[in-house]
Amino acid sequence: MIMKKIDISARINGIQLSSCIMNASGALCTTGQELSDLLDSSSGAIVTKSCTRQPRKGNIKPRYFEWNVGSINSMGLPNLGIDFYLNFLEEKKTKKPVFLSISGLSIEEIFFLLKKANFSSKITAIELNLSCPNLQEEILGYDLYKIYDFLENVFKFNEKPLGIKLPPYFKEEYIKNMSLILNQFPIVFVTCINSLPNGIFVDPRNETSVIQPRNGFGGIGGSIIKPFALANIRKFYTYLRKDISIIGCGGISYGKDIFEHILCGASAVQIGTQLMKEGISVFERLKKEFTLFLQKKNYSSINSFKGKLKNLQ
Ligand code: RRO
Repeated sequence: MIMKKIDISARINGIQLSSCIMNASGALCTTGQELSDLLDSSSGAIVTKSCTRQPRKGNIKPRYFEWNVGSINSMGLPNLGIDFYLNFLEEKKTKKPVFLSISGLSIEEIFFLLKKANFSSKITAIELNLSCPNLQEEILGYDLYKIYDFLENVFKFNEKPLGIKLPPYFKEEYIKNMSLILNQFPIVFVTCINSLPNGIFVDPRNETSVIQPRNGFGGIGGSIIKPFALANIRKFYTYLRKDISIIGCGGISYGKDIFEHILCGASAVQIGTQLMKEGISVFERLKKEFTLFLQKKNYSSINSFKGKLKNLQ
């Protein structure tokens, strides 16, 4: 039997990825060592931990916990500051696309970070995080009134390929209205979804919550959030301009999960909780599983099934 060559490369609005699988911001991408390991891995791109103007220690520990089907975190944006990430990338020679994730505590800080990122030649694209669930500040991604003005000001100066990491939405109306706004700007991609805000995990034996900050409340990730990630991808795929790519994030543990994300409309995928659980070798395993899955399905590339989820008749 002649095996067809399976191509799992991806294009995100002109950015070429040798594999459609990359890390999610926050998962093993904060320190120089972690970023070097990601650069050396078989992921198709790297995304940095969301950075701020100044380094931050983040919330007190324990601030991350995982169980068989999920994770909860209230990290509080620990990062080494934008200058660290820009300097690190300046010194690295890599062909792999690099997404710098930024997340300011105020609109002014976001503008400062965007302007700084615009000056770096080592960044392929910016992933603007408008969906951190663990800060005192409101989640900007939920404030559709503020977002239009905000983006209008961003695109007065921004020239780098820019994507936005979105929170999960639970109403179609929100996704429709958000798409109407995003469609008016030269946005290159959206990442759907950040963790589900304000969950709590209970340890019944000790009768406690499992993370210390915010009385145990935190963002939920992992396979239990996959249906929400898929739903957001699906809806954004129907409402967004076709040249805005969707990066799927949420609940990928196996090759078949990648297939599901792409079937709903994702062009590439990010791995968060599973990368935390399994470490860097997750990319090799997922690549193998996904390739084998496509082989069995007789698909030779992503574009043959992207966005083609059928309704049950
Ligand atoms: O650092 C965090 O607490 C955090 C961030 Br910035 C984010 O975007 N998503 C998340 O689950 N945790």
